Amino acid sequence: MQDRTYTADAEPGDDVTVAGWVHEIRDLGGIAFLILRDATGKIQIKFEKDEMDDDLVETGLGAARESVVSVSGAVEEEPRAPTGVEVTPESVEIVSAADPELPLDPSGKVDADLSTRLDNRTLDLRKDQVQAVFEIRSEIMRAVRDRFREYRCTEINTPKIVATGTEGGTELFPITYFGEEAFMNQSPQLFKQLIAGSNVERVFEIGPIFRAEEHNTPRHLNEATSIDFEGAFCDEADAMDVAEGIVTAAYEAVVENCSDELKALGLEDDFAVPDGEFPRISYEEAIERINATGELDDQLVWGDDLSTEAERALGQDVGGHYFVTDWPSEIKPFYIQDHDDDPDLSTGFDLMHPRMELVSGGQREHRHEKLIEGFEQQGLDPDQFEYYTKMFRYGMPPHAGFGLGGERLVMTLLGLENIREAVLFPRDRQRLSP
Ligand code: ATP
Ligand code: AMO
Repeated sequence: MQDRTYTADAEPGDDVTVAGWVHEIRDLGGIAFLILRDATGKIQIKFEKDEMDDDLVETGLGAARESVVSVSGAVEEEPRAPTGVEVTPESVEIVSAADPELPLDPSGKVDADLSTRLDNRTLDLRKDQVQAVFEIRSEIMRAVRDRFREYRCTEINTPKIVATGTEGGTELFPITYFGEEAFMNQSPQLFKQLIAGSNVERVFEIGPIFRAEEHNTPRHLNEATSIDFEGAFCDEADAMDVAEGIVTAAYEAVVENCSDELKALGLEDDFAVPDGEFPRISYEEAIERINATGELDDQLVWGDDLSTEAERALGQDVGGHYFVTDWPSEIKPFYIQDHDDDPDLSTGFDLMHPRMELVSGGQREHRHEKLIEGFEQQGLDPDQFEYYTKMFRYGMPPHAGFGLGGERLVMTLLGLENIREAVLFPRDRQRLSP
């Protein structure tokens, strides 16, 4: 395929070989057209039946939809062709024939449910609007990486097979590691802190996290992509600034570089970068505002976690991204620092999109004694975490950070109904393959 030309690069006057999928065949009688599609677009191949070799016409027009074909010929200007040019073929080769019966219609004319789409991702990704989601996801990850680098962060990769959980014992996937109990990592939490405490100071990681969530919802995955940040000499306000900058960078990059994709998704007119600073609302104020909406059957009391309904009520009330700060200590993990002047309040924060939580973060407990106390208060055995806690005895600076759900970012940014639409091969309760 060395001499292959992308359809988007085929210019009038060129002799080209284009290769791709049979998108459509339109037979008008004396003349017929094969629309060939590749990663860059589509091109019309013209078959004038009376003027062309019968074998050539038969091969081209006999190809089943979605077969892979390679066509060589001259490119000419043709205003009536969908892209303004067409190829008059000199040869047509069927590279890989498709079955005439397809489990999914890539033209999108026939609707398919999400489950059928996920079972046939290869065909599903042939639709412009599906490909657009993953082009945008790729652009978001690039923009996020670039922005972290501007913030002087080093990209790290931490182990996904680990000895201890960090985000609650019930959501762990256990595995056997050479006869020993081990787990799939729920979060790079402890590792990113250990590296922030080295001279590296500021780190980020984009990688998989594994959560054995029992529930089946449109916004939970059992394998998700976490965008993590950790910075030495940062407090929770600094971490919130970084979270705001990263989310904003994602929107800016999509506006700047993804206009075709937004158009494919029908979003070109109403896509906007969230403006200004995201409001920072204390947990206490949040529950007052939620109760005041009158949307909940039962009023929230101090110490309650925010239910999905509560988040939705507050999201509607605020109308854009916002932070919830100063959460009750008892509902935040052991590594989050409490306020010294009020130990019932933590430095933990969440960044919310009106539809759902995007980020959790906070300032970390970097004082060895307090950290050990925190384990004990939460009923955890500090000895199991010795690999982590011992480093707090050798010069651990104050530090803060956050975790941002990559799929939730894509989902909320594009208004996708289901988080599975933002993952190529989602893992959920029902889905272990493909
Ligand atoms: P022939 O062209 O061999 O005389 P025909 O009578 O089937 O056979 P046309 O009358 O030229 O073909 O065209 C049929 C239809 O196809 C018309 O609607 C015409 O506008 C359209 N058409 C013809 N050539 C092209 C082209 N190169 N690209 C797009 N549409 C075309
Ligand atoms: P948390 O558990 O809140 O915090 O996770 C951080 C963010 O990751 C995303 N997320 C998920 N997305 C899809 N499916 C899931 N099952 C899922 N679980 C989490 C969410 C969430 O806000 N260690 C802390 C972060 C920190 O303090 O740095 C943590 O993991 O968007």
